[in-house]
Amino acid sequence: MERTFLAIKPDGIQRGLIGEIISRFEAKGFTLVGLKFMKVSRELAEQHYNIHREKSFFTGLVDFITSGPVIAMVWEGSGAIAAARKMIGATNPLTAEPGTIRGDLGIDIGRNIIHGSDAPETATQEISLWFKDEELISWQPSLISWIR
Ligand code: FUP
Repeated sequence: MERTFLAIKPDGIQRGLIGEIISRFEAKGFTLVGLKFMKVSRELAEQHYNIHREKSFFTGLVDFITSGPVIAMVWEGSGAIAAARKMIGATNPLTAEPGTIRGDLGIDIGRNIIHGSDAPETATQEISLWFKDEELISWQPSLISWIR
C-alpha cells in the first residue's frame, strides 16, 4: 500500500476549494491517513522546495506558500502517488488537462492550488518532513472491498 503527501496551497484555501479537492480523493477511493490545517514556516517551505533553491521563482514560491494556511495531507492506496499526480494535472494550470484539479480550477503556474509528491522517494521524504509518525492513522474504511 502506497502513501503520498498532498498539500492544498494558500490559494486553494483562500478560494474555498478545500471540500472540492478532498472530495476528489475520497471519491477516487483513497484513504486519508493524516491531515492538518497549518501555517507553514519559512524553514519548512524552504526544505520542502529545496530542489528549487537555485531557481528564479524560489523566493516567490516560498513567499506564496507561507502567505496563509495550507492543508497538509497524507493519502493511502494502491498506486496513490502516480494516480494523485494524474488527478492534480500538469504544473501549469493553463495547460493542465480538463478533469484534473489544476486544469479545472486554476490559470496561474504560481497559484496552482495543490502540491502532490512526484515519486515514491519524494513521498517518503515529504511525509516525514510534514508529519510525525503519531499524526498518521492506519485504518481501513469498511466499504473498501467495494472499490479495491
Ligand atoms: P509540481 O511537481 O507540478 O508541483 O511542480 P514543480 O515541482 O516543478 O514546481 C513546484 C512549484 O514551483 C509549482 F507548484 C509552482 C512553482 N513553479 C513556478 O512558480 N514557476 C515555474 O516555472 C515552475 C514552478
